[in-house]
Amino acid sequence: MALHTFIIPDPFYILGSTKKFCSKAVQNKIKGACDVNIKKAFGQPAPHSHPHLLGDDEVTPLIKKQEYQCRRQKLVDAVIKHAKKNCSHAENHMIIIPSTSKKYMSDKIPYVFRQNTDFLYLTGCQEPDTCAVITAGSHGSNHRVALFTRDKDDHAELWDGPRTHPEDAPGFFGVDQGLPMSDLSKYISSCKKALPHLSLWYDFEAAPHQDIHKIVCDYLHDSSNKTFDSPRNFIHKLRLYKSTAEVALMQRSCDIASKAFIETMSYSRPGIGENQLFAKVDYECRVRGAEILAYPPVVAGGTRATTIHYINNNQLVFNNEMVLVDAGCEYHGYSSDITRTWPINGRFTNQQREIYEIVLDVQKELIDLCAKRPSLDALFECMCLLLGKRLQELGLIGIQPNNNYLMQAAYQLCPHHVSHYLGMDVHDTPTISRNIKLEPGMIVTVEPGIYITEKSGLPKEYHGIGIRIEDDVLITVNGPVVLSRKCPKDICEVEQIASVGLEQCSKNV
Ligand SMILES: [Mn+2]
Repeated sequence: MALHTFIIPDPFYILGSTKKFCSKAVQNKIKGACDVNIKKAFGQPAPHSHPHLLGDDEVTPLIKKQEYQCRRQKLVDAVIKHAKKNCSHAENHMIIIPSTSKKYMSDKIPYVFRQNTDFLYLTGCQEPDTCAVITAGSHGSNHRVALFTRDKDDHAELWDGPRTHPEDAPGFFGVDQGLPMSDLSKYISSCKKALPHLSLWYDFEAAPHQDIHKIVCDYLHDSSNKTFDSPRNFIHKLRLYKSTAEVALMQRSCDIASKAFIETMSYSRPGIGENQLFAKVDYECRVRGAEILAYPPVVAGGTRATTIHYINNNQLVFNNEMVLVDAGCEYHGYSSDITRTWPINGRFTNQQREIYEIVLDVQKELIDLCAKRPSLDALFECMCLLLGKRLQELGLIGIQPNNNYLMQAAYQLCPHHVSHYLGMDVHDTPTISRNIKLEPGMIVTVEPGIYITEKSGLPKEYHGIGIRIEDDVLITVNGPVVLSRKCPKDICEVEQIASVGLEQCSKNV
């Protein structure tokens, strides 16, 4: 395998460069890995090249080869069960899950690469221009997984770094076969010939890769058998329930974001730029190991908080204003999603405090309600009713003994849903209805808000107040567990942390 010589990492270089930073255990592990065999570099972190990230047998941090194999088996089982239930005559099934391709902002300048999460969930493969093809008979136990990875290309690898070559895919990802992408079309055709009554599972609507999409369309065009369906909902049904390893990753993602919020709150002071708070939260997440923020954060000072999707983040936040920050990070593929609203000078005004108390009380009540495992839509109705009642008590909604009226009035002030599923994607598993009951293993957000604009018809002193409080909640048999519990939200604590920045400013003066 002379072709690989140029990407074999020099073990002495690795040892030399990590000696100063690594614990003895990690150093020995690296040395052990080097003693056994000088392994070549892959297109993504591997246990031998990144022992600080990955343990033995892990394809991605904390998720082992066996877990990926188990996910694929469950997908195959679900597809076959569905086909049988629908009296399909399919004797064989072919499931095609493509990766994403690289996207460019201009010429050769790429956007940060983000993998198709359904593909990542099933393979652990983080590389672009790859594809998984799973074939199964009507029993499913003997299914076969072929992973297509990018063809070897010395020149491209010199520029972009190593790729995981097809022959290494079975060992690294635990698939049955590794093949070059250039063979994909041929492989699909040969499956068609070899496997009678073949049913195709491929998502035509959300095709993440144009070249692969073209290959699949060509196949279907030539095929006499036109049965096909999307496997997306089956994958989402699996992704909805988080495994032990996934819960650990989600917990870490929430811990990192929570700490970043505390640092950002204590960094805030009157006159600060929204961009500075954005940079602070980004830095504090990445410095703790998150790869990236999970979405463009909302950093909305003053009245801008009433614009739900405000992401310009280019204004200043002045004394007596609040700032609403909706941010989360992605940690080894798992997203957190937190919102806090705090007074920039560390002290709520009376009106701000009144509204904040309502949102906070309602948010806590909704989290408690999760113990009864309502659907997310039912939780939304609860939010409207609870907000309506509290706003009525405050005299901001007229007295009418009608619940529908209350809920409508509250919906005017909180025009977004109270929750979504959370996981690898921020709006996770979007094909799953919000009308199903919560179950152990699901992770959801709980995020009521109140946004009072000039058009609300409410008293002037409340205009421009926008408050949302959002936590990430794991449903367990013993009730809800708030994964983002380390992020403060009680009034005293928020005021205390948010006043740190101002105190430091006055000391420096
Ligand atoms: Mn959210």
